Amino acid sequence: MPMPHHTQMQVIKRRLADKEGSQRTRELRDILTKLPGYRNGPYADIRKWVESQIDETRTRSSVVHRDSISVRREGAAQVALVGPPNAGKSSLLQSLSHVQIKVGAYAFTTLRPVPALTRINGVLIQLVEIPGLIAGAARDRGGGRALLGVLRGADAIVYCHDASQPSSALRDVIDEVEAAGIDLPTALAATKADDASQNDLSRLRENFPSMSVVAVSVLDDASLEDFKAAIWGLTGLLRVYPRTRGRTDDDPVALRPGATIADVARALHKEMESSCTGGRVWGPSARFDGQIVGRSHPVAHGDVVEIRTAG
Ligand SMILES: Nc1nc2c(ncn2[C@@H]2O[C@H](COP(=O)(O)OP(=O)(O)OP(=O)(O)O)[C@@H](O)[C@H]2O)c(=O)[nH]1
Ligand SMILES: [Mg+2]
Repeated sequence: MPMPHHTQMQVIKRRLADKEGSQRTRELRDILTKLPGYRNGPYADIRKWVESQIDETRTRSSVVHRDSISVRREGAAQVALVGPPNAGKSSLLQSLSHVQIKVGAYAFTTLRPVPALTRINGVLIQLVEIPGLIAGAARDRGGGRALLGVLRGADAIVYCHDASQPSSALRDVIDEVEAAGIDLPTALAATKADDASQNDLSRLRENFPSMSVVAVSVLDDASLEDFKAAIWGLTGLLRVYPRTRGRTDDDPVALRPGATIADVARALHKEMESSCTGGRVWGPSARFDGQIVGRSHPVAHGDVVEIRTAG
């Protein structure tokens, strides 16, 4: 006589607690062999649940057992897209760059971090999709520690959340990031906005009052521009336009906040930094047009800068 099904479920969950990867799969298989073989009713449901867990564990295992995953940094800043499975992260990445990524109507389509470069305000920014952060990630569930390691190296986080879904899935992800002690500038993208109602958006804003919320849909170009503007805001990057022989470049140089004339010189050319004696500045950081300043003069967003060199 089998035990009552709800007791059985509790026993199973207890057996699985803190088991990951192949250990979890082995345990699930063992549980399966011992379940009574009813075709219908609660026991059949338990069997289906156990089978689905085997699949999910196998999928997650391909990112488990990797202590560190690294993403080579490119561009002026690295911004991570983080969110529950199926939130639309890959779709956003694809809309903003030329990478070909799998997009799927099911969870865990993306298994490893995927980087992609996008140009915002004339500056290349690296976006990285961080997949599969699930409850327990900070304790390494689903290979979470390696994924959080990648996230820790980023400059900012955009949380992505399907606006029509309940907030709890996103809350789980945010909790894991916080549990890992990661503290970066963040914004919240309410994804699939074409499918969401005003109510959904207000609810998100209410539930996450500390983050600025940007509604975005890959089907709406204007919303993608808003999304890019939000990313730019998070990077804190300054845009400075170099001027050589009386001509101002169309392509700006992106610099971190606090950058000086010497940093502008280095961004233009490695050798230029050592020979740089200062510069001339037009724009917000100059007291008057063409002001001559020293190497350590802090530049501001929108400055036009001409580097002066010795000799
Ligand atoms: N209507 C609508 N559907 C979208 C939008 N963006 C993504 N989707 C759909 O949402 C599903 C999931 O998209 P993905 O981009 O794969 O989501 P993901 O967050 O990368 O998912 P995982 O990598 O599996 O965690 C796909 O079926 C997409 O076509 C959108 O702006 N509007
Ligand atoms: Mg994906």
